[in-house]
This record gives sequence, C-alpha cells and structure tokens, in this order.
Amino acid sequence: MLNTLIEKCHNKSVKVGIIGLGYVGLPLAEAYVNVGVSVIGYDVNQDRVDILNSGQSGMKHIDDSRVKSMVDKGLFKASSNPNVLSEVDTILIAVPTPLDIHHQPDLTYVIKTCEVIRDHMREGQLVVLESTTYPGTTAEVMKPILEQSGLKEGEDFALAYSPEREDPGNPNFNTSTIPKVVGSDTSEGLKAALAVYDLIVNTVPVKDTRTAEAAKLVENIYRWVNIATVNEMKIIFDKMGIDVWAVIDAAKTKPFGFHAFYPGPGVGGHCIRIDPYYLSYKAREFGLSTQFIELAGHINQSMPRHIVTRTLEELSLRQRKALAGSKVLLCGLAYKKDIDDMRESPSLDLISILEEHGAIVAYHDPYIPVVPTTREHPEYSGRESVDITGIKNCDYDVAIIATDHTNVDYKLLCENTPLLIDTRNALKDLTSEFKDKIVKA
Ligand code: SAJ
Repeated sequence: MLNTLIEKCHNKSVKVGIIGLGYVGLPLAEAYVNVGVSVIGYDVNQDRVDILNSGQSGMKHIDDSRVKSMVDKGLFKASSNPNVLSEVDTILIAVPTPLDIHHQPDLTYVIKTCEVIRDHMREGQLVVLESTTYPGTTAEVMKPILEQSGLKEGEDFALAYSPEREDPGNPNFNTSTIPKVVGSDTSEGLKAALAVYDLIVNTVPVKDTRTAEAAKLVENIYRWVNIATVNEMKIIFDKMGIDVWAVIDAAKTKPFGFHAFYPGPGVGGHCIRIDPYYLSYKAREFGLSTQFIELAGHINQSMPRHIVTRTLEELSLRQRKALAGSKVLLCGLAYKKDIDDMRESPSLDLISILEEHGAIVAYHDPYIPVVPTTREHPEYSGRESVDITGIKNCDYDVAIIATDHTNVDYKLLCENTPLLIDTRNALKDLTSEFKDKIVKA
C-alpha cells in the first residue's frame, strides 16, 4: 500500500504536504526543500499563505531570504485550498495544541485539520501528527476521523506520530540536526514515516504512537518540574541568606547526574507551561493524578506574586514606601532572554499584580517596542517600551529585571535606580559595585 510512497522517498520524487506553516511547519518545509524534495504547505490563514508565496517568512527568527530561496527553487508553495492535500504523498501536521480557559487540552485545531484531511485524502498516503499532545491522540482521536473517509489505517493509508522539537532561534540545533522520534501503530506506517523523515534528519523509531506522544511530554515535564524545584530552592535559600545562583553554579561542576536549571519570575512560552497539563488530563481518565506536575504548576505560577511581594517588602524596608503609587520599571517582557516572544510570559502576570497593588508600571524590552495584542492580556496591547537612555530623568522607585536580555545597559539602570529586584541574576557582574541597591528575588 505504501511501496509507492517509500519508492518516491528513495528517488526524492515524493511530494510532502505540511499543514500549519508556523514556527514548526515552515522550518520543516525548508528542511525538505533543502534536500530537493517538493513541499506544498497548507494553511487556513490566507495572509500567511500570501506572505510565504511572496518569499517572506513573517517570523523574526527566520530570514525572508530563506523563504525566497525555497520559492525560487520552485520546490515550495503555500495554499489555503485543501484540494492540495490530495496532490501530496504524505501529510505532516504542525498545528497548535493550546490549553482552553479551563486549563484543559484544546484539540480543536487537530480535529479540524483531521476533518479537512478526511475530506481530501486519498489511498496510499501517510498522515503524521507533530503537535505536542497526550498519549492516545493519534490512535483515539485522529484515526476515527480519518477513517470516516472510508479508508482504513494500515490498509489504505498510514498514520504516525513524530513530535516536533523546534527551538526557535536556537543557534546550535535546527530541524535537520535534532533527532526525530517516530512512532506508528502499524509496521507499514512506521516504515513509511521513517522513509519520509530519513530524508531530512536522524530518526528514532519507537514502538507505537503512544510511546512517541509520551516521549515529547516527558521532555517538557522534565523542564517544568526541575524549574519549579529551583524556584522553590530560591525561596528557601533566600531566607537562609544563601545565593541560589552560586549554589547552582557550584552544583553544576558535577560532571554527571546534574543538569542546571535556574530560578526566574515564573515560566512562560507555549511549550513548557502547557504540555504537562496534557498528561494530567489523560492521567485522570485512568483515575490517576499527576502530583509533581500540579505541584510544579503551583510553585511556578506563584512566582510572579512572590516577586511582587519581595518588591513590596524591599520598598517598604529601604525607602519606607508603599508599592501603591510607586513607579516601577519592568525590564523584560519576553518569556526568555534574547527573543521577542512574549506568549504566556510571566512578565504579563507581574504587570497585572503590580497594578493590582496600585503601582505605576512602565516596561523596557529591546525586543518588544510595542506590546502586540495577546489573548490573555488584550488590555496591554499598544503599550510602548520606554527608552532607558533617559532613565536618569524618570525617577523610578524600583526596577524589576524579569528577562535577562543581553542587550540592556544594566549599569545605566543600576546607576539611576534606587532599588533593583533581580529575578534572573542578570546583574551578577554589577553586584559588588551596587550591592546596596540590588536584591536577588
Ligand atoms: N526557565 C526558567 N529556568 C530554567 C529554564 C527555563 O525559569 O532553567 C523559564 C524560561 O525563562 C521560560 C520558560 O521557563 O520562561 C520556558 O523556557 P525554555 O528554556 O524551556 O524555553 P521554551 O519554552 O522555548 O522551550 C523550548 C522547548 N523546545 C521544544 O519543546 C521543542 C524545550 O524542550 C527546549 O529545551 C527549550 O526550548 C530550550 O532548551 O530552548
């Protein structure tokens, strides 16, 4: 059933379809084009389709020249017409898997995508889900929808799961150099999926789709729980007058059995703080609870409020000032350093809690000159980053370092602010010079 597909992979005449042309789908398309394989991208967003077909990426971390080269080679085109899905030999799905307002998995995009594929798929195709999700999604959610087409998995089409491991902007790894876990519930499906992915990357075959789905969750739950651990350590060592960053730097000299994580103002991004709850959801189906995930969530999500409490305490102790009415400069809106992505950023929670206390909050982030509209905080859209070169005339009562961007003039900040709350150890090189005004929190 899939011999043709496998044959086409071997002679590189295979046509790859990719659904979802975002931070996962576009680099995936580029990896195939770079090995001479033709790609048709399908996206429901016509604006996105037009941007890509005009040779632009629409994303800061992907240079337009890369997309232009793909288009100019004649090996890539984007379309919002689902009919293209019958023209391709394999369909790779890279659509969002967020949480809904009840903090439950939201598979709307995956389900809608499967319904479109169902209505346009043909015999002999391989369908692969790449989006992070709970074990069982491919077999229990996708397969029934796709089989409504009348085609049968393992006989008429193949189905597999291969988790995306994109890390946007990571200078050390890219789509073609990050090993790709691949699982299918049929031997044909695994063979076909390996043939498709072997074209661009080293593959790691696993027993079935559930193993592959679970592997991705474990990767990110590992981070979620370990970040919570160091956040708790920070609170404990703070009380003991111990610098947690110095402790971690000492611990990481152990050449085995330790991986350094660092405390922060909370956990942002659309992976680490979301993926663990996909496992929590599925575990409840088996009458089980995921205590570490929930506890880590409690700790990580309490960090912004902890930072505000420490700010309030230090303002009161050092300046006999209340937080209400104080001028606060929040340094860093992005959820991690040197990127412009502020999705789910703890900085947004910091602003909200500071203003709840009556503080007057401004922000500085060299990567985010203006706050875009976000789902969770539309009220902040349009706010502008303040230029700190004029900071000496701004009389801020306190600056909170929430993101440790490299390109910020921290010395200027320390010279012109009476109190600095450093949640990232960003001021480590200035601590001796300004030790009386820097508080690690
Ligand atoms: N964070 C900490 N302390 C740490 C590490 C992270 O507070 O020690 C915070 C970050 O500031 C951020 C959040 O956690 O707010 C998430 O940070 P992250 O470094 O995990 O970055 P992400 O969310 O971009 O995670 C992605 C993941 N990649 C994929 O899911 C494919 C993750 O698996 C990668 O390990 C991570 O990038 C990475 O290493 O850059």
